[in-house]
Amino acid sequence: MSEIENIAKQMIAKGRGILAADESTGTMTKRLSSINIESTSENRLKFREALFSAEGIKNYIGGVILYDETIKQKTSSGKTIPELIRSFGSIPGIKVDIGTKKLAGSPEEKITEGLDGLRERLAEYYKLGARFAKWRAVYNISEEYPSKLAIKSNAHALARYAALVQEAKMVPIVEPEVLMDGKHDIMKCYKVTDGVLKECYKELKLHNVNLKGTILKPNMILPGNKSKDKSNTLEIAKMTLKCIKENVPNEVPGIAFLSGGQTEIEATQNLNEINKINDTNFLLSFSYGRALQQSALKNWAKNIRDINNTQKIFNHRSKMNGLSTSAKWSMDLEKQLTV
Ligand code: 5MM
Repeated sequence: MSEIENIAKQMIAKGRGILAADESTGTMTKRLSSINIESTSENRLKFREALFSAEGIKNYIGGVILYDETIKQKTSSGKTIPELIRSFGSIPGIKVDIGTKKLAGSPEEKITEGLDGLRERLAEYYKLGARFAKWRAVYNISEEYPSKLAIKSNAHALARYAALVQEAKMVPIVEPEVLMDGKHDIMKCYKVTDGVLKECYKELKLHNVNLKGTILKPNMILPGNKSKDKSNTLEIAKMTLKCIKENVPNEVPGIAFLSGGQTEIEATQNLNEINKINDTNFLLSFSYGRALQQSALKNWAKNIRDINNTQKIFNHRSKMNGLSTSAKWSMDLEKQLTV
């Protein structure tokens, strides 16, 4: 097995998932302002260091996605952030897209940018300790969107990114996110995600990306957040698994779902249900941002010196999600946290 194939497996093997802590400074500022904490580089580091040095990382988090600022920061004890993550048995990774812009030709939609100079940036991130990378494309659902143009251009960019990441000896996380904003029903989400995944794998193959050394980070198949149609967990699980089976080539070792605005418990419960009915060889895991951090961040906001309880909450969320990767989560276990 090649080095990147090995890394891809390690990131989500044995009940582990990925912590998406790659909020850009703009997003992190929104998150911190909403809890009345000043978004300084020191505060961003304090919160992240609390999470990265929590026990939950050791057992349940196989990889941590970092932002450019964080991968270059040092902890209070002088270790670099990648060294800290490594010392907890997890693999450091890096977000390498530089965000979304209006898509020329269809300005209501978004194209993800960051390909210029990417080869050089990847070499630098490798030296800093990153062994995987992430690039996120976003697609909006409405009557007319996503357009063919948005689907094709984002898939093309994802494939060019993935090929460059493998050339740099790292694992690309391929993240095409169909957003849950809107009134659409679950079937519409299925159809759009189906089209998006088909185009992504067409482009990844065209660019000779070794699929065994990749991880897919897709959305689950859900009704829109303003939909009248309320799907149950089993329906979400069945539709999500069907979409994966029909579109993801068998060589892909694993899939790490994003949470996309679901509550912490919804994200855990849905993944647990997907794993209950998983009859594939794919490792089906998580790569959550908000669904791993929300409660921990709220607690930290009450008292930024209360690292202990912040870590306790994060450890619990990590454990619940870890259990959901083997369908062993339950609401009773969920309630066992006391802070
Ligand atoms: C953690 O947030 C990531 C970065 O967002 P911005 O570039 O907008 O600041 C984001 O890509 C995240 O990794 C994915 O959306 C998954 O996070 P959720 O919260 O949806 O699980």
